[in-house]
Amino acid sequence: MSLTVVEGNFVAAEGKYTLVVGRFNEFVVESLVDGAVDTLKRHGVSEENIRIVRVPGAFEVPLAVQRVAQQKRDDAIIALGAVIRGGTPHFEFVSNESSKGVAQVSLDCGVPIANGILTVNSIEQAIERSGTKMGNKGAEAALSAIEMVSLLRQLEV
Ligand code: INI
Repeated sequence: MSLTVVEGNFVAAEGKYTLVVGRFNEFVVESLVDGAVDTLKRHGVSEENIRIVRVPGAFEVPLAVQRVAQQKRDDAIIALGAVIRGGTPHFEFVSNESSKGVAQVSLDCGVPIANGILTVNSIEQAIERSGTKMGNKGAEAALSAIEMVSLLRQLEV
């Protein structure tokens, strides 16, 4: 008896991808965008199949992600943004709502949505995760998106 394992790969990456990007903390977020686009391109996705949709901040990302998913254009959506803790509870609202919203849309619409929204305690942590010593979470989100596209193609209903 042989074990069946179904998992995505990073080879068959053709497909359409939209990045939904919260502009807030732009200095950090643009490095996430660069990391995601670079990863998609280096896995064979052509520029014509990559679209970037920008919104004011992470709080607005879920609604734009929902609208993009409803268009049924994309094989996967990549949510990018940076929520950095300040001195008020605003951080909790924005980070909770953005991650809950992205997860909800993914399940409601059946489209893979990679969550590359940083939620960090300091600007230093944000910089570490946007292309320095902790990697680039935008690039990681793009890889997850590619893998999920590949997986869902194997699990077609
Ligand atoms: N938006 C972010 O993307 N990151 C943050 O760190 C942030 N903080 O800390 O305030 C933030 N706020 C704006 C929010 O996303 C909305 O754009 C705003 O509340 C208007 O709805």
